[in-house]
Amino acid sequence: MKLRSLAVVIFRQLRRPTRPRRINLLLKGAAFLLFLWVFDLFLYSQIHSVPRPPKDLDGPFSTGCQDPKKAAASHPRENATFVMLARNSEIEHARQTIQNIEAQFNRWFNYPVVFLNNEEWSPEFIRVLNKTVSGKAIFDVIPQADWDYPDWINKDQARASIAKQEKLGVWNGGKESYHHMCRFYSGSFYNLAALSQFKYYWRLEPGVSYTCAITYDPFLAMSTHNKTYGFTTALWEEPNTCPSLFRAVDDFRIANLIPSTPSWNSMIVVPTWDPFPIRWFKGRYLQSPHHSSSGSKWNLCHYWSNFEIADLDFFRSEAYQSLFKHLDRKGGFYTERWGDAPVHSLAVHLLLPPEKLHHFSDFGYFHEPFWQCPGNAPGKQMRESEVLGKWEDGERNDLTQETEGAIGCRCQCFASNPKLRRNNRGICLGIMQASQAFHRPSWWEIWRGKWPYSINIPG
Ligand SMILES: Nc1nc2c(ncn2[C@@H]2O[C@H](COP(=O)(O)OP(=O)(O)OP(=O)(O)O)[C@@H](O)[C@H]2O)c(=O)[nH]1
Ligand SMILES: [Mg+2]
Repeated sequence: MKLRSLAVVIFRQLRRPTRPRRINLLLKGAAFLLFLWVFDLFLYSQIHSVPRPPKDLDGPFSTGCQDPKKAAASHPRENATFVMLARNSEIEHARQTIQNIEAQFNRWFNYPVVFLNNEEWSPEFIRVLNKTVSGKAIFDVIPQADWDYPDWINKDQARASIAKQEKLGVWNGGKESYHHMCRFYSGSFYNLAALSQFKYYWRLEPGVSYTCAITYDPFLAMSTHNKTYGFTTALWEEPNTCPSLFRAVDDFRIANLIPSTPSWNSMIVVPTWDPFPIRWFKGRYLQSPHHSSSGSKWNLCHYWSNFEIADLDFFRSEAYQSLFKHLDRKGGFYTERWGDAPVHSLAVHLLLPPEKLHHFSDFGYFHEPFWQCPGNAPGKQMRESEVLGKWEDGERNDLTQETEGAIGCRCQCFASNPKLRRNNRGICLGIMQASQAFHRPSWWEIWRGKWPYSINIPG
């Protein structure tokens, strides 16, 4: 009742023709607040902007086919290996992956494969996979300490939290081993004795497939182009797997005085409509999911780490390891279900300049349920090659059409539409490449759904 009468009094005061100054004052106040809001949004957008570099900082390593034997003979192997984490029960899928990568690439380059397991390998797995790999196969068992809860975590609480995640339907959140796997791939795989001799690694998984021939050495290309981290696919993370991950990473950034670079900014939602006090309140007090303590919000984009070609020295660096230790102490690998994919992605965008990242847009790659697959480069399919296999007109209907601007070598894509390069919209790919991209779509193209930046996504 009191409130109502107060409202009536204010309304009457405002309407009194004898008091126009009050209205003026109110209007001025509102205009001032509006100005502050717009100014704050403008400032926020400027601080978090991703400026256009003077030129494209990344591009395909190769277009069409080369003679892989010549490529292999022209250079010694890099200090590099494939890595596959698998269970004994995944023997058939593991064999398929290896058979596929051998056929598409490794039969010419003979890189070793390190198989990792948290249990002893079955003799059958060793026998079958040994036969499938053309290079050396190494079967390693992960030390127990690297596949377990850290000492300082309360195991009962962690298990209760995992059970709760199961109930809440968090993707893979109810599987204890999955949490160990994510922590292992985030924090310790690069320190394994079996990998200590290698600089580069290429991550494989049971059941993935490569759908184009890879006729050059990607490890060598990473080295000659001075690249650190290579990816194929970028997607949104499942929001309920990692509500506090971004805050934890950003807290680390601030504590270590790491400036927010264009690469980092590309992980942040811009523009925001929340004015500063609301952002601050959400970040600091409400601890809203995916917000930093200062209220900026992660766009949830990350590279899909089931494919990675990367420089292990990056993960072994002081900076990455202290980031991992900081995250590990927060407990989110168990209290939530932080994945190694967003951990790696936030880390590379925090710690690396944009030119160190590479999109393997020339690779056809399939991991259930998503794929990317380039079209075939016109006139560059080496139809006469004995090494790759000759063919006559009309013989290879299984190959994807050669299309203008396409870069693939003998790709076999699944899409009915030959122009489709992936079965997801590539929005995160575009967003995460922004700091590398001089060529960008206009606002009109974005509005019409053409998100991806034009570098690396030809055709
Ligand atoms: N040895 C071992 N490997 C595991 C275990 N859990 C997962 N992995 C491996 O870790 C990698 C990722 O696991 P996946 O189950 O494929 O997880 P994902 O790719 O994130 O998710 P989906 O494939 O969509 O289920 C694969 O190489 C698995 O073989 C485990 O308990 N033991
Ligand atoms: Mg998988």
